Amino acid sequence: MIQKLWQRTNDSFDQNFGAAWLRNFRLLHIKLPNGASGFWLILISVLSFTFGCRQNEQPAPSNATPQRAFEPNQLFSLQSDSVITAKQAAGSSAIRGRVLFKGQAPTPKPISMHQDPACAVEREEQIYSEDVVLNADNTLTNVFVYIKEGLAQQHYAAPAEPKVLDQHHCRYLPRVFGIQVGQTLKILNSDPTFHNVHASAQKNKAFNLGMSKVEKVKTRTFDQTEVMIPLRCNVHPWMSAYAGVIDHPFYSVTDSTGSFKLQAMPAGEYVVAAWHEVFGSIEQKIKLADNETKTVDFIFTRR
Ligand SMILES: [Cu+2]
Repeated sequence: MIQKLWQRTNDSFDQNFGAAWLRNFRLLHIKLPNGASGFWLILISVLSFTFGCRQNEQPAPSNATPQRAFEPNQLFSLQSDSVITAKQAAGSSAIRGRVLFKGQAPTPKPISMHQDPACAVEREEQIYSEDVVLNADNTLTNVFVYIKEGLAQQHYAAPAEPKVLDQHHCRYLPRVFGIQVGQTLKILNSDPTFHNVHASAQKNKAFNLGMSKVEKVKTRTFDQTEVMIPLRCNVHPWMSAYAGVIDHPFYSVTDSTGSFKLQAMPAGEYVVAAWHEVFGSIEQKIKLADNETKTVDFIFTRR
């Protein structure tokens, strides 16, 4: 009976759904006992099918822009930005703005995930590297903007909430993120394949974590300010992420509109820095009064 059901369930899906079904089945780590009832098998099938559908949702291909490894809505499904708790709020001032690019934009580099069938199964279309995410209005996504100098010697306790870095469809989500000294970095592996997370830290302790397809969570913390720490997967060379470790909550990562915001800040004179993985760092001096919100843009240029 079970075997018949299994056969019928698989036959009724097309190849993709079947692959997703089997993969999810493996992800759930379920071993059916000999006496498992048909009810449970059907329930598991329905659950797996639901998850499978979600994983197989593909954005409509567009001729206007190169296919990104992930779409902006996915990019921020995990929090790369700072979330300032009421406890951490130090004032009522803010800096907001956009990061722009002027000049000759680099040609997007195509990447192939076919070396690992577990990665390629989700993505048949050509995809491109995410090292430069330049939007139609010349704004740049994935720029780490933070207060570099000017904060008083105040201790900002690390948030209790961990920062989450997922490995999903064989890339890191988010690609660029901020994290406070002492805050937990929760590293997930949502893929049915092996990844390693190799953090080439200079001031912090470097680490290289292997995560097999059944190792779903590992955690680490950083104890020193370090902007930025590159994270790489040695199995899938296109996988990279960058962690900006700082000792306060006043940082932001530009979103799909190139915008950033530094909120709940005390008045003061600051050096604000913007870091991009290809274009480097630029800085601005900004003076903030109490209750003041300043709007400033950062412009990266390249000939
Ligand atoms: Cu990997």
